Amino acid sequence: MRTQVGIIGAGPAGLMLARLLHLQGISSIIIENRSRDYIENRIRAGLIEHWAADLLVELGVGDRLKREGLVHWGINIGINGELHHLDFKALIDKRVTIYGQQEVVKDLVVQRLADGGPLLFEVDKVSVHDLTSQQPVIRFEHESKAQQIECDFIAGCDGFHGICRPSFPDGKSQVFDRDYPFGWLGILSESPPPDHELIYSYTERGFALYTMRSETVSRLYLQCDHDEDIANWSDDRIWDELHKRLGGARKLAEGKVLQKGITPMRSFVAEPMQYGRLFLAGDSAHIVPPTGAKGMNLAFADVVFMSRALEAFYTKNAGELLDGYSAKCLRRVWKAQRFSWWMTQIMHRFPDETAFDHRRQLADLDYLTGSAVAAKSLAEQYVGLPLD
Ligand code: RFL
Ligand code: PHB
Repeated sequence: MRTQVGIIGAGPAGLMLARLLHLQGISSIIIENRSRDYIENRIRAGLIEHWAADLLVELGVGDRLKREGLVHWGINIGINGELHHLDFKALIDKRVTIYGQQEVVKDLVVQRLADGGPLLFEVDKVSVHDLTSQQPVIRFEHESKAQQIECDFIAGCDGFHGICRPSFPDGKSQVFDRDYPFGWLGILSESPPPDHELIYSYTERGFALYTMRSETVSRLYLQCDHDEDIANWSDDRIWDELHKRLGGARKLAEGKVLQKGITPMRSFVAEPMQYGRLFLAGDSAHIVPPTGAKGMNLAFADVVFMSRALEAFYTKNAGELLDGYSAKCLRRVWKAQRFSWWMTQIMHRFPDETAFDHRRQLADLDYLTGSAVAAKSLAEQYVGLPLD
């Protein structure tokens, strides 16, 4: 097979990149190691930044998002049961949209197939070769047959556990990371959310987040130990803790638990995001803790920058944007890293915190909810910094 851009991974990054390239007349092939059913039902992110929702509409994949997405002009910050509303409309005149990542993935898959594909599922044994040549190659197996794609560029959109980042030669990649001494236990429940907007709730018992997928389906998270065993959390125990961490500020309706799981919390950046003709985008290059809701949005920003660089290369034979791709992405990535780390450290209880840390954290929350200037800074970052 031969194409201009070989895309590894059909998550938000790979699928959005394929759509951007299609609109620019650049050919691509996507290969994905999971099934279509698997990627369309993987429950993950739910919050889309202002510019990213607009972009999905602009790219022709936003019809359902416009109909079914929940537009939010603010969030609630709970401090030991007392709720403070941050009004994004007044602070920054921007919004976020609640729309499940798997719904974005479904919409992009439908569009990809309408664009004529190709999109190969359930590939195996993927490897990348000749990265510093002008014709890098992707090898893999599909339906038990060995295949290869010859291309001009490879887009590594294969997530944190993919093969692209580990394919950088030794010494060509530097990692910056931080682990957190807790995780998030998340459930999806058939019950209305406790508020029409999100509640980020700090309590002495730990953090909880009350978000949603619709007016009748809630997505609820609890801070838990980093090595927590989900078997220790019966539905009753989860509901009991969710009630306690809401602190009586709102009524929490219980419902059938449709899904539950534990997410580890990590900050991670690999630099640079390119080697030869292999370019990384999204979780393959960086991970943020979910507190700031930045992961999927960063993946979208990366592929916008990559598609612009590829367009300049193909239409003007200009390589500067490609050369500067990593630096361009990383400026945004590090600001999102800082924001996600900051949100995480003000909202969670740390097992090793000192009395000083605790008082400082409460002062941070008090300042955030008492100062329009502090609230505006959060709002600006939460709805998504401008792309340029
Ligand atoms: P993905 O979605 O992991 O997609 C990578 C794809 O590559 C495939 N793959 C391979 N394909 C071929 N060959 C191989 N060798 C391959 N290895 C892997 C995988 O099967 C997969 O289909 O990465 P991408 O596209 O970079 O997208 C990133 C986002 O998925 C991620 O950042 C977000 O889910 C993070 N995140 C959130 N982001 C937000 O913007 N807003 C949120 O509200 C938000 N909440 C969250 C989150 C992530 C969470 N978890 C579970 C980690 C909440 C949670 C709980
Ligand atoms: C979600 O809806 O899953 C969600 C929203 C905001 C976050 C994290 C997750 O910060």
